[in-house]
This record gives sequence, C-alpha cells and structure tokens, in this order.
Amino acid sequence: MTFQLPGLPSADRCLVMGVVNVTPDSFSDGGQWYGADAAIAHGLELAAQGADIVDVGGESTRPGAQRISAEEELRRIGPVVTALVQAGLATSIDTMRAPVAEFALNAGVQLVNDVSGGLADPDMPRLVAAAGVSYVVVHWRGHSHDMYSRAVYGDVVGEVRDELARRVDAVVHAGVDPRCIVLDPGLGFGKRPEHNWPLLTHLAELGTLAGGTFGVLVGASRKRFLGNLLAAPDGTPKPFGDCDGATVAITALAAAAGAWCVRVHQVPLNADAVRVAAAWQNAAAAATGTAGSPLPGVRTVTGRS
Ligand code: PMM
Repeated sequence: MTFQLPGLPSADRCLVMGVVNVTPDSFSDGGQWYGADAAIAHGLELAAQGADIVDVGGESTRPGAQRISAEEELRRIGPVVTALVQAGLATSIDTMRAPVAEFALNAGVQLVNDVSGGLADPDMPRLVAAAGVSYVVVHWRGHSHDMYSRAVYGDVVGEVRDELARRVDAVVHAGVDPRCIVLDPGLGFGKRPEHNWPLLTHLAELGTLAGGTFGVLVGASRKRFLGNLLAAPDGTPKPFGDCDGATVAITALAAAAGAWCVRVHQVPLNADAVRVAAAWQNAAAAATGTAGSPLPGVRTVTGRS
C-alpha cells in the first residue's frame, strides 16, 4: 500500500529523489554540475543509481543567497529539464517562479517543487492547477538573503503545521487537486538546527492537516544542521560533502516514519536505506499480524476528506 501521486512513480517504500543543482553556488554541491552537459549526465547517473525522480533546480537557496533573474534560471535549467524528460526520467522542477515552472511543464515534468509553497510567485498555484501535476508545498517564511531573521518559533511543529495548512487551503483555493499535494517541512528554510529535529520527529503530524492526509517529502541531505551535529571537538562543522552518512541515517528514520520521498544528493546508499526501512516495517507488520495492510506510518493520499 502506498502513495500514488498523479504521473509519478509509486512503490511499497519511500521514494528517492536525486538532486540536480544546475548552480554555481548551492551550499551542498555548488558548481559541480553547473554546465548543461554535466548536469544532464549527472541526472542520468542518479536515475541509473536508483533515483525514482530527478529534481532539477537552477537557483541556489543557500542561506544568504541573492536571487538570480528568471532568464538566467531558465538558461540554466532549460536544456537539462528537456533532456532528462526526453530520456524518460520522472523529473521535477525546483523553482519558485511560475514562468520557469511553465517552461518545465511544457517540456513534460511531472512535479513542481516550490520551496516557497506558492508564496514567492502568486501565479504558481494556478499554473500547477491548470497543468494537473503534483506539487510540493514547502514551509517557507521568506527569501534566503535574510531567512534567519524569521527563524523565530515558540512551538516549531505547531507553527509549521498551521502555516502549511494555510498554504494547502490557498493552493486548493487556486484550483490544485488535493491528491496532487505533497508537503515538506522545509528543513533549513528559515529554521535553525534546533528547529529541524522536532520537525523530523513529527513527520506524520505534519502530513495530516487541513482535513486531509498528504505525502511528506524530507530534504535533509547535506544540510548545515547535520554538519553542526557532527562538528569537530573545536566546533568546526563537518563539511557538507562528508554528511552523506548522516543523510542516510535520516533517510532510514524518515522512511520508517512514513515519509513519501527523500530528496538527496547521493543516491545509492539512500536507495538502500529506503529498502531497509520498508523491510523493517514489513517485518514489524507481520509480527503484529497486520501483514498486507498499509505499512505502519505510510498512508494513502486521500486529500481532503
Ligand atoms: N532544499 C533545497 C532545495 N530544494 N526542495 C524541497 N522540496 N525540500 C528541501 O528541503 C529543499 C528543496 C536546498 O538544498 P540544496 O541546495 O542542497 O539542493
């Protein structure tokens, strides 16, 4: 039993989304796949390694990042999205801009991943609704250049949940089918390390709101809070590229907690981890005589009831 989002793969396990950042400055892998040819080859490699979806983005959202123009974003993602869709990969576009999403939708992407949850560009929800594709609504409080000024929470889980519920209402009001919505707590977006951990331990609560149950996407891969957790004795954070082990651990825990998908930079070990989590859940279900029923914590998308 599993989530089935329109146009996207489904499996009896958490899905793996591989990241293709066509940027010179993303904090985790900036510059590595900047040129179109390198980015296309990287997307194909991630799919061959087991990514169920490849997520193409042209704008860095690292803390402090300044925005690029829509033209530059289009120039970066255009050939990459086109080639990966033509190669038959399930492809998502990571953008906050409706014109960029529109280009990608015309090229054939099946998912719009909007880290602003529709707040940065008011045309986005209507565009997604008209295309009838799936839509990742991420919790977000503002652009990256000053995101930490908004990282003030009394009850982070409750506030993120309430703010996501309001975004769900808004995008549904704009015409998005609830069955197409995926929710994402937005780890690191206007959140300090101490805010990310409680969100991770409340994934099921975050996916059940606004009268419906939604798939949850977790984007913890190589984020700063992992580098801080694994800091050297002198406090120096572990470099982003050395945080893949921690990412795999989060993947296993999030998948076992019922996440729909994990967004990761390094696919092979995360693809193993989601299978371990599924086997773990199956064994737990068999032990309690519930084999054949939905995996514990994994829910069918019902949208609003
Ligand atoms: N994080 C980043 C970019 N896109 N999309 C979703 N849905 N969730 C995330 O957490 C997320 C995202 C920033 O990370 P990167 O620059 O390393 O890709």
